[in-house]
Amino acid sequence: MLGAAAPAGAVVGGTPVPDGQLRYVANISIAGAFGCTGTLIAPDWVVTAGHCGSLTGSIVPTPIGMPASTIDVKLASVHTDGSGAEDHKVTQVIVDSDYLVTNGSGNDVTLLQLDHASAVRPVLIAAVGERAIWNAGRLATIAGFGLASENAPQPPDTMQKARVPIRSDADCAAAYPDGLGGGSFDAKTMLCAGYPQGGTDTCQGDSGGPLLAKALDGSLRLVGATSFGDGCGRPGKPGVYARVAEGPIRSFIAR
Ligand code: 4AZ
Repeated sequence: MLGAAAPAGAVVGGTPVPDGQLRYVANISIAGAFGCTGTLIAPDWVVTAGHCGSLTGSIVPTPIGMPASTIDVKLASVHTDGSGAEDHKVTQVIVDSDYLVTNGSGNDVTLLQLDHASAVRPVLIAAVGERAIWNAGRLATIAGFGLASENAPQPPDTMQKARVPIRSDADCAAAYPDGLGGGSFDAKTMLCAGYPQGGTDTCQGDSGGPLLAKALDGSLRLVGATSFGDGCGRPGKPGVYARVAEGPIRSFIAR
C-alpha cells in the first residue's frame, strides 16, 4: 500500500504563493536539474539542506561540499521557471561538518554564499528568546518549489505554501524510531511538523526550504529547514526539519 493520496493543489496540500510574497525563499538548482529550496538568512547567505542536490540519495555531497559553480540560486520569484527572479551564482558551499550521508544522522544544513548581496530582505532566524513561538502545537508555515504529491512527475509551476502544527519531540521520535521510515529522529538537530492524519507536508524538492513561525509582531522567523520524511503527507509521518534556531545547528550557522 502506498501512502495516502495527496490533496489536489499542493508542497503537498498547499496553495500557490502570491507574487511578491516569501521573496527570501530560494529556488536552487544543481547542474541545471530540479534541486532544492533554500532560505535567505543574510544578504549573501542562503541556508539549505545538507543533502541538497540529491533526489534519491545518489548525488550526495560529502562534507567537503560540492563545486559551487554547478549551483544556481534564484530569489524573489514564486515561479518555478525562475521568471522575474534575482539570479545568483554561488561562491562558497559550507556543509555542516557533522552532516552524515544517512538521513537522520546529522545536521542536515548547508550554507551557500551568493556571488553578490541580494536586494531581498532576509528572514531572521528565531531568536533564543522567541522559543515559545515554535512550541509544540503552534502552526508554522512551510514553503517550497517541491512536489505536490510524492509520486508527482514534476513540481507545480508556482511555489507552494501551507501551515502545519509543530509536533512534540516525543511524537517525532515515535514517528521516526531508529532505522525506520527514512531515518531516526534526533531532537538535538531536528524538529517535526504535520497533522496526525497527514495531508499537508513538504516533499521532494522542498528540502532546505523554510519552516517559519510567527513572531509576536506578526513577522515570520525561520525555525527549521526541510530535511526528510517517510513519503509526503502520510498519516503518522510528519515532515522532519533541521532545528536551525537552537542547539548545534544554530551554533553552526552563527559561525
Ligand atoms: C525529500 O525527498 C523529502 N515529507 C523532503 C521532505 C519530506 C520528504 C522527502 C517530508 O527531499
